[in-house]
Amino acid sequence: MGTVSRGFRGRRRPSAELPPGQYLVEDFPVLSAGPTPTIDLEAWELVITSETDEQRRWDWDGFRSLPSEQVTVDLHCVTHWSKLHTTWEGVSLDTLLEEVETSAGFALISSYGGYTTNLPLEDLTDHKAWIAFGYDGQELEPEHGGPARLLVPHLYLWKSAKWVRGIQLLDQDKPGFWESLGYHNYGDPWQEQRFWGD
Ligand SMILES: Nc1nc2c(c(=O)[nH]1)N[C@H]1C(S)=C(S)[C@@H](COP(=O)(O)O)O[C@H]1N2
Ligand SMILES: [Mo]
Repeated sequence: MGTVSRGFRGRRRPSAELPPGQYLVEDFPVLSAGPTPTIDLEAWELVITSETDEQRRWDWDGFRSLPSEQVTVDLHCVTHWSKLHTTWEGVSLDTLLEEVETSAGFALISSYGGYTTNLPLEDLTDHKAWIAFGYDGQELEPEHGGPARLLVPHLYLWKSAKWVRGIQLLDQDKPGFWESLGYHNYGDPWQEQRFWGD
């Protein structure tokens, strides 16, 4: 083999990091189905509603006083871009759900602005999901979901609802916005579950 320089790209990453049909991006694309909502932190709230209609509510100060974690994860969008090794700060859903009595199997996430998305509750637990308020050492920018968004990196990024406001725990699954429009109900990037029937 010759000594053709590929230029400096850092260590070459194993393609094992990239799910099928995905390409790498270095920037951070913004994908929103509507305008970025204006959210006043004084009025912000996060509400978890159980299947028996019990509610647990946090205002911004209460939420921010919970223990948070820094996580470095890969993001995979159904529109084929992936961004690797992104660093976030957030509160684990395990921490939030500790305060809620539930035996529900499903969750429907809702956002300021009206977006919704659904997933099995077990995909929110065991250190798989966070309510993130920091990105790359800074406050999470509004266009990326600030003040706080759901982060569920093991599923396609449409499950990571920006501007999260509510988590409704349900005994029966209920499709969210994209899921009702033909996107896959579960959305595992490693199985390429992009659309209904994949
Ligand atoms: N509230 C809300 N959350 C959302 C969306 C949206 O339109 N509204 N788009 C989803 C989609 S399709 C993607 S790919 C990611 C994009 O996140 P980003 O804009 O930070 O890249 O947000 C997800 N969360
Ligand atoms: Mo997306």
